[in-house]
Amino acid sequence: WGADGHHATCLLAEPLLEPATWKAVRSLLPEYANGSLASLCTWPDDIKWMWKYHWTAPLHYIDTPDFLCRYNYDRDCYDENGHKGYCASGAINNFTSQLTNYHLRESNPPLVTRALETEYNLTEALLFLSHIVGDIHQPLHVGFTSDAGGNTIMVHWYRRKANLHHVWDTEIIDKAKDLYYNKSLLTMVNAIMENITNDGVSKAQMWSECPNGEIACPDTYATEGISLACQYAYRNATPGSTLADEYFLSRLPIVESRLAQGGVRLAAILNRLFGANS
Ligand code: DCM
Ligand code: DCM
Ligand code: DCM
Ligand code: ZN
Ligand code: ZN
Repeated sequence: WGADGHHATCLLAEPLLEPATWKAVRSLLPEYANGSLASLCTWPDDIKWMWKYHWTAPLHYIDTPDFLCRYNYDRDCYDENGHKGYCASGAINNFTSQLTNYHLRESNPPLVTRALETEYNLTEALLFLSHIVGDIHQPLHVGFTSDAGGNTIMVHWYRRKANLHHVWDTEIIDKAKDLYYNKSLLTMVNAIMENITNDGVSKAQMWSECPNGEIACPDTYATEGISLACQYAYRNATPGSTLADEYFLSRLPIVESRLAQGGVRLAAILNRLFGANS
């Protein structure tokens, strides 16, 4: 997602955090975040071009085999150098696992805590996790390999040129915001939030759960992602095509439900890591 998609995901998650979760999140956020997770949800995009963080660029997405419309962790999750686990689903597992060390802080003497923190930076782990749970819900972040998740598919978005990936990262959200939500992301987020709460505790509950009781289940999110990419993102979006109202109106519900799922699942993961039952 672009900045709005990430802000939306984290803004949707925030009110779903338990008090104990908030306490842990607050303690991990830097002072200048002022207790707002959403304010730092785009951080991994801001730093991925830096040499020190270059290795994190592939953690934002997963490339799957062309036209297969299926995802498989062992087959698909590695970076351009073949490092296993260096993709969005591997990163969610890794950062989740790093964050399970958070409670060791409370039960260990300061020197042990210091030693753990030089190995893992839990602040960065929280920011990467919050960002990548958003990205993995963008259907084209689990796209085909040869077109880099739609980045090389040039289309017309109404009268302007755009690549298909950017349409899904940014353009659909931007147009919806302008057309329906007074150009306000907060208004859009509130509408999505109402839809989640009205449409039943059950829907959010279902999204929250992982099949084998894991803290996070990125393979589930990725499998949904490539399926939606094939059914909605790539469909009727061949190179040179014009995407306008028909495409926008039929795909916006997918975008909104993926933002909702990302927010609900981010909150569920953080509650399992830090909440009263953790
Ligand atoms: N790393 C890497 N190459 C990637 C992705 C990540 O080297 N494509 C990581 C692994 C190490 C660090 O960068 O954390 C430096 O690599 P190493 O210490 O394995 O030489
Ligand atoms: N690493 C990680 N979690 C990921 C992906 C990569 O911990 N999801 C990396 C970060 C560390 C590296 O593993 O840089 C450990 O290698 P290094 O000794 O080079 O830091
Ligand atoms: N991206 C992707 N799949 C790829 C390569 C990139 O989903 N194989 C995403 C990451 C960014 C966007 O596309 O959100 C643009 O990538 P970049 O800035 O690396 O060109
Ligand atoms: Zn993207
Ligand atoms: Zn990203």
